[in-house]
Amino acid sequence: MFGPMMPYICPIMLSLFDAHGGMEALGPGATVLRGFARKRDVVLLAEIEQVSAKAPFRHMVTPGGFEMSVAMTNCGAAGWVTDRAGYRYRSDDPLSGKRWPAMPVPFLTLADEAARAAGFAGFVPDACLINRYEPGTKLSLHQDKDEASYAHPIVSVSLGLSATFQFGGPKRSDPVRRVVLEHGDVVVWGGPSRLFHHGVLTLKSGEHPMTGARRFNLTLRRALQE
Ligand code: MD6
Ligand code: FE
Repeated sequence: MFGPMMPYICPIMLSLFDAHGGMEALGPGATVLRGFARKRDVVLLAEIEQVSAKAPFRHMVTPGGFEMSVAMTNCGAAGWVTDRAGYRYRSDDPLSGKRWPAMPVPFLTLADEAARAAGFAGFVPDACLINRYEPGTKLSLHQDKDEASYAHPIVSVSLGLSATFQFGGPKRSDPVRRVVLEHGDVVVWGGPSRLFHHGVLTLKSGEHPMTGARRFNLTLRRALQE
């Protein structure tokens, strides 16, 4: 049946990816899993809705005093915040004084499965930053360096409108690669490129059948000590 020239495609692996599924290396230790979250989109978007009902999206202020164009909220034991005092993780939402909403189980499952598929077994995030982009908004080149340890990967999930992701190097001035992230794409990022600069170009106008004129991005991280 399966002769030497007949590639065997594992049906269990196929079921995890959609028809466009596949893996692309973005950089050392950074992998794009095309369509990995697509089949879970309804559940993920419903969980974002639930989280934001308790901890609304807001435009945070950078330490330099600029309001961010991307709206953000968090779930999990730790949430990333910025204000005039700096960038950091907090266990409570400064808007309400209450703990951030719990990490939804489907987020934990997706993070574990995506990290495993990219070669990082046993990833248990304690923080999920949720970014909401509208046309005209962007995220400037930055490093994710507010976590207690850089030993863990970051799992990033794109939903809704497509965006162009920029991926650079250890120095802000390093040349960047550009990659379009579409609805359902997951990036797993760890190892040698964990501290590489990256950002999102200005979102183009458009309509997505599930999110309208918006893009959501989840970044699942391990922020606190081990
Ligand atoms: C975004 N993502 O895609 C922003 N950071 O909207 C990030 O800033 C990011 O995708 C660290 C690792 C993966 C990411
Ligand atoms: Fe980032």
